Amino acid sequence: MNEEHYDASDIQVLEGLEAVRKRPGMYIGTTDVKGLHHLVWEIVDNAIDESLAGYCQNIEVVINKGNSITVKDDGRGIPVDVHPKTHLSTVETVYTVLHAGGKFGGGGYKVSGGLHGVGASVVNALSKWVEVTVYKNKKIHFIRFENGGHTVEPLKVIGDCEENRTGTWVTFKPDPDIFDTDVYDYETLKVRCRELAFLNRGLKITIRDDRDDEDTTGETFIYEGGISEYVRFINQGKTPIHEDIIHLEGEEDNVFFEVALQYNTGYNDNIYSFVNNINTHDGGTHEEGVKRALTRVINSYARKNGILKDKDESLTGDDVKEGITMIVSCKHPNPQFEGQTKGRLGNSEVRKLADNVFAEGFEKFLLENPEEAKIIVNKAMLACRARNAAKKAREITRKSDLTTTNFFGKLSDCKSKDPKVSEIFIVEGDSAGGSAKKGRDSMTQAILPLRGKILNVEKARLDRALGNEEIRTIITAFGTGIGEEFDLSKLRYDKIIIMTDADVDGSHIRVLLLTLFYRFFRPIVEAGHVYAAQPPLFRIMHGKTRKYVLNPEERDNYLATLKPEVRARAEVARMKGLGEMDAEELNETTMDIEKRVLRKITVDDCVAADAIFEKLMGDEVEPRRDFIVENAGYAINIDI
Ligand code: 28F
Repeated sequence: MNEEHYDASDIQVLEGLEAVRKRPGMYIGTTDVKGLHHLVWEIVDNAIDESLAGYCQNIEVVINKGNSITVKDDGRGIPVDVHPKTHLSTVETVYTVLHAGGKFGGGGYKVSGGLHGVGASVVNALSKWVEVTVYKNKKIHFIRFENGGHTVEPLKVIGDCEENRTGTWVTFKPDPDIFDTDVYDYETLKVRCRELAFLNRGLKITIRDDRDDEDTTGETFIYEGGISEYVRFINQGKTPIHEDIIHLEGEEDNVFFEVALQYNTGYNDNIYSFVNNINTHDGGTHEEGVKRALTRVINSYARKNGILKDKDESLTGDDVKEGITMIVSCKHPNPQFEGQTKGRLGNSEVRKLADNVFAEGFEKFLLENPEEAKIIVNKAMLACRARNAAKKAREITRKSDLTTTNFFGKLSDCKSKDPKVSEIFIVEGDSAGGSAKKGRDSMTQAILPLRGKILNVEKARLDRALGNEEIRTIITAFGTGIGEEFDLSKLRYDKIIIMTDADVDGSHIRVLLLTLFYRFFRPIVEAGHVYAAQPPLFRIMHGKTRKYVLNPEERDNYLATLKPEVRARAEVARMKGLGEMDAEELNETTMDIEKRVLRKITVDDCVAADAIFEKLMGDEVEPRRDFIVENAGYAINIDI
């Protein structure tokens, strides 16, 4: 502990509650509003323990005018008989003697709530006054303490009551000399009262604030469904992905364990764990046991049902907890709290109990509810893919170092570093790529040739596409990064021009690129940076003249301008691909800023491409083959 070293013998000697007044922080953590509220929980915990013992059904908490607190329970009533050791009544002993023994031996004082017995005397030590009224043995007993726990009105009978009327009422006023503030916060007290009602199913807890004049009705919490109702409460406003809340419980060696969970469509996990109603913010063995079992059971279900293939890596703890809302509650006779704020459960035997109880129950649930099981497992699969995609995105963005040699192997960058005047042509095939490099304006035009092999991208799994070297090169060339790392201001070109053949392969590439842009670079498309080059479709030759036109109507219009005898001799050829033009022609017809025609790509084009992509690259083979066959003839008209 702090300055002096205490040992068990010193505790007995300490002048009763004086020690507590000297070092309140050692008993209630702080003397700010949190410490003020802690006093309430020490008293409420005693009432809750009486409820856990099975004798109390109702607890009432009132903030009185002047910020004193009243807590009432309908338990058996603190015993009023004379205590053998101290020759004082039990109730007076409970409120004036610091209980030595287990709580203090070894590692010093525990700050956490739920210290049965020692809590009440600590409240007394830190209060201006405390009054205890006990309804027991058909009598009403009353005792009052002042100024840190001195008995000013010894226990006496102040009236009669019905035999079946039993319980304990405690009113106390915290000592303003000890606390920074003596103003209670209703909302804080209400939230914890509600939580206690969730954690102790069937217990009715009422809270009321009487500080203002009007008679307030207060709020009552009672949850027969206990922590299952807590899960439903937390999932309010979220969309569950399965109707029933899964509830599992078990007991072993006097340790009671229960868990409730429900997945929602969100991406965050809401996991809360408790030991003896104390919130273990830092988790511990109860939570670890559940998470370990959850991961193991979902993986084994996914493998047994062929959702996870042998070659697939296992789902991680993060994957399986995405979108989960879960409450873990453990009741333990001798909890070991660990960590700076005692927020972690350390009892190792609980890990196995939690694992066993959860694994057995959850496995049974998945087997009995195949629909829900599929939904839950698929959600974890999606989480896994997203995690991988995000990881690849980070890798790419990190590794997107433009100076890497192999990178230059592919990209012929332009000399200008000014994004406003620079443009990049993504060209299909090495031959066209070669001509484009020759014909370009190297000051402002960059060329990135893509080989047809980009088509081997895993069908429909664009997140796998990030593994594709070519696609990685594109991402690096753009400079914006992708996913969470995306930053439009880092775009290195004003125009991204897709230049592919007007044939089926060209359309495939264009579809794939637009889908890629749609899924990973949508802001670039939305900002209007993406274009499709319009290579000529026909070459009209007569004499030495070579005229390239974009489409049938331009062809017909041009032919109409020729003299009949010239037209008769003119040769019209359908261009098969970019490769048919030399560097100069390619530049003249498709690249030269003064002459070329570009079509700006819109998000709608990408949406259409995305849909086609699914057909082209989706899992079903049929739709792809049909699509290609029915569209092959009009490949030029896949107008995207
Ligand atoms: C509003 C606060 O403190 N309720 C309590 C009981 C009941 C018994 C009890 C409490 C001495 C040290 C064991 C009655 N009859 N509400 C409360 N209700 N303490 S505190 O016993 C105290 C004993 O611990 C009780 C039979 N057994 C126990």
